[in-house]
Amino acid sequence: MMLRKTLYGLWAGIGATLAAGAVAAQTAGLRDGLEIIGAPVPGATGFQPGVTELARDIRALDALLIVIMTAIVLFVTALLLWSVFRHNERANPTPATFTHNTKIEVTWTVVPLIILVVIGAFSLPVLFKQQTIPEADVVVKATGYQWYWGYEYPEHGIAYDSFMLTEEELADFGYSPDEHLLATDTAMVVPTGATVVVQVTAADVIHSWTVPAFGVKQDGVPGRLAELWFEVEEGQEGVYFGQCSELCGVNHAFMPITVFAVTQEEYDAWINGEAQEFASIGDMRAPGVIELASAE
Ligand SMILES: [Cu+2]
Repeated sequence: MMLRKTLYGLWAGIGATLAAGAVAAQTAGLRDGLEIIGAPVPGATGFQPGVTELARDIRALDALLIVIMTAIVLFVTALLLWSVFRHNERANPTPATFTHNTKIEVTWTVVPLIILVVIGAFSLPVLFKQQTIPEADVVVKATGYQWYWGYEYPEHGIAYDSFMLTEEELADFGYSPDEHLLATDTAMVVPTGATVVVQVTAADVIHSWTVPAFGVKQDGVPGRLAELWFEVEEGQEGVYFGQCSELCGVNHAFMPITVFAVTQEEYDAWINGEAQEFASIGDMRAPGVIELASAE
């Protein structure tokens, strides 16, 4: 067990070092021009800024639900207080003896039903929009491992892993100490104004790929390929952070997600240039992908 652990640690270390060495130079150009938009703020209680239609929909739904929930809480609290003060033994010495009231029973069945239908009318379209995967401009496959993420661009033969940076490494990659536990050595790179479809899976146990500012979260299940989609609005170029969101083992908290959203031109330059240099897997593509690529 101990030996296996050590070997694993050594192997992961070599992988991380190789990836970090190659990538520090290769994504520096992209990182420099990008401000950090999607990151948690100490003490904050609200959402991170929403930069996709899905994220905005979720925030609007949340605002609606807060109003409905607040109204219900106030109403029930008022009923309770009214009952306590109006129907205690002193105020109401002779209690009523009836056990049924058809009018009230119909009301407390129908009104919650209407409330649920209203909530459903607003929430189901949001759910369907998330789950209806549109035609992709960019496809990225995200694979969860214990404990890091791997990204592949199957149409371009690009594949690389993404490891959390240690506190000492942050500065080398253009991050401040605040980004510790969030920033990774490589990032998923996507263009803004384009439909990105992420295929989420896992290699060992269940993980979950999540970026709050995009309003997306999808479990990665070994042996299955799930999909999510988002389109980062143009003008929202920046760095976005997420976390593995399915408890996956001892280092679950140390496999963050970094996404660079860049302009289409920057993306094209990266995928055809830097990415090919540092992460090309050449012909190590699945046969289906090679056929797709050569059919283009
Ligand atoms: Cu995980």
